[in-house]
Amino acid sequence: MKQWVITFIFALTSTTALATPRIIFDTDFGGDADDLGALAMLNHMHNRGECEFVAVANWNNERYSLPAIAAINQYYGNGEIPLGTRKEGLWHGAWQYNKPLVDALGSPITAQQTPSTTEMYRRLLSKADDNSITIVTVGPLLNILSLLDSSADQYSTLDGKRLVEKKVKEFVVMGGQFPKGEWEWNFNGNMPGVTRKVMEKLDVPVIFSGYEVGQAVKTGESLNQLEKDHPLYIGYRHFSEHAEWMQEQFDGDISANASYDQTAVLYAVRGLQPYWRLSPKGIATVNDEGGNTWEETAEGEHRYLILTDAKAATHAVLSAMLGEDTSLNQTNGE
Ligand SMILES: [Ca+2]
Repeated sequence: MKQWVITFIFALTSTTALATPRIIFDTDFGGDADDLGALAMLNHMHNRGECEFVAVANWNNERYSLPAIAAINQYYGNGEIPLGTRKEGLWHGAWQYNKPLVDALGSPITAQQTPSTTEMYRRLLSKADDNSITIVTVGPLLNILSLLDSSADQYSTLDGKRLVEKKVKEFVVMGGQFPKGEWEWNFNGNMPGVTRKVMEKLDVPVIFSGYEVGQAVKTGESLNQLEKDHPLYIGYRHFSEHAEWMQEQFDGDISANASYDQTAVLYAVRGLQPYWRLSPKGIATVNDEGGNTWEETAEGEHRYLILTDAKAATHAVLSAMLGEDTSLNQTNGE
């Protein structure tokens, strides 16, 4: 009997372990506050055992972007999570919320001390079980293109494309507009052709969370109730005051903001929920300017999220950002 119980517990544990999403988060942290919200979500979900937060790949070469990511992970007790970053041509943008976070929290690392995203991806993917990793991209896709174009090295005899096909189970990509869009930042990224090439090379299932999903899920105003030294308060308030596209509506408090990146994380960790469903299979074709079209076909490996209940999704995002602390007053449409 005892043996049976032990076997049963072992089987249960194994099944649970297999089902836990293993997430690499690829972000353009520092521009829009939704990356900060998404990073907070991932830390909470990791700490609760809902996912394994494997690593962060950072697209933003703003000088304080990588240090701010490290500071946030450290704040949530996850300072050991591997990081990779773009670090050529470091620059400083005072309007970004990175430096205020670093000033408030301190940071254990600089961009120069951090491996490139390609090195980090190759090292971690080579050690991962086959078909085990979910890559969530919430910024432009240059890191993914660099990975796909990478050659065999000390970590793996496989080139980047084959390494991704072997180890990555699914991509969840925040970007584009579905079923059809003219231009979207992550698909354009001031890097014409990058997303087109990624979609042409990538032979792994992709779920898109388009502009229209995050645009309908507004979070931010409830964060005004946080303590002034909370990283979400610091980052969102700085963003509301200083980001060019937010300044006009700034009245001294954190403004409502679209939750593009958080929707991608929420789907990647929790999958289908009552507030969204998946499109049929198809192929998203992206042009050099970052516009996209959609062709429905059973042969395709792409699907996109269709939001069915924005209010419920908003509540879920906000709760996840705050670590399921739903005690805050959720007024103002949040
Ligand atoms: Ca982003």
